[in-house]
Amino acid sequence: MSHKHQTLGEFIIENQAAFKYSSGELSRLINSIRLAAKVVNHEVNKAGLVDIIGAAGETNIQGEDQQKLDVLANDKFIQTLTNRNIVCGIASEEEDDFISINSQDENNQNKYVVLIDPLDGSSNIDVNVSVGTIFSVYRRVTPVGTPVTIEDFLQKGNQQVAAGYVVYGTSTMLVYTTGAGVNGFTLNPAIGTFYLSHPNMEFPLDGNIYSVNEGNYIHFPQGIKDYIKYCQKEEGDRPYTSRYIGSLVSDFHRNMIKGGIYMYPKCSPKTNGKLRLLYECNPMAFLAEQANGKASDGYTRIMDIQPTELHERVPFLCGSRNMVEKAEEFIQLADPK
Ligand code: P6P
Repeated sequence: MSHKHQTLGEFIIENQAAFKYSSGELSRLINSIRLAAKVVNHEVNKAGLVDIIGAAGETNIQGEDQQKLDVLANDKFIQTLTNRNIVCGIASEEEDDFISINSQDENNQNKYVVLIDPLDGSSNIDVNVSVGTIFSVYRRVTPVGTPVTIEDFLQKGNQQVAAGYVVYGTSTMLVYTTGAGVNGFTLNPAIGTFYLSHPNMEFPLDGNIYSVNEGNYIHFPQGIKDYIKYCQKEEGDRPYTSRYIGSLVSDFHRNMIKGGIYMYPKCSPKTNGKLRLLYECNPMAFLAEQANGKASDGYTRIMDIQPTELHERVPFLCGSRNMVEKAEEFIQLADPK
């Protein structure tokens, strides 16, 4: 089939056979994410018109104000994945604990768990800046037909079978991998169909964009400070351009297309940065590596880190391979572990 104008549905069917666990269950899982993405996209795009902007009056486990769209996106993804009886468990940034699906039904032969950040960057909603959904998929490690346990969720990122994001931007895109490269699909809202618009996405090995919240500069580890000064120095192809819009999915997406590095370092001795390992860093790291990029905490490959709790945070560097490796050099020179 000509890939020109291939739809996401056609792409999933065509590539299902290539996926080693091609039971069709993962295809149905990606299809359910596609449906939920369309529903959330519709709500995000009309947010300015109806009363769903603004905090839902509650805070999540992160202590962050829950925006109404956060709550709606969370509910929609959980509802879609649950109703279609595809997964045995879900973990979400917006849920304190993981959710066990149909655990009473010993016929529940579902073998996948999904971890999601339903609406990342939601503080941008009220100011009309792009936001995104991030998802990560694993095969369960406990016996099929039994209720999931925390160990089904605390798997290393190198065990992921799929990962991706939806970016609700000037156009809405679904970008995902099942371990055979990264492909981007753009939604035609007029007919509600995703079309393959960015086949085989790859990070350029080098880039000249660095993305970091420099408002935290004085709190950064010395190696990060040294790397930022390297980016700003008048030398060779530098200074680089600073681009940071406060939405990981959007900064990542731009850097993957143009070349660049995204950093969310430790900002104080007692914290480990802001980004969550399980449903932000691991899925973005899987995508980065599948797109010939790199993701680490400055010392260790993100996908080799053994998680110890559902909402744990890690320092995060991600993007063009040569840029991440240069940043790691500065970090390890300033503070060899
Ligand atoms: P700060 C959004 O809350 C998020 O998780 C990422 O999408 C974004 O890159 C980062 O946090 C922004 O955090 O502290 O720079 O506002």
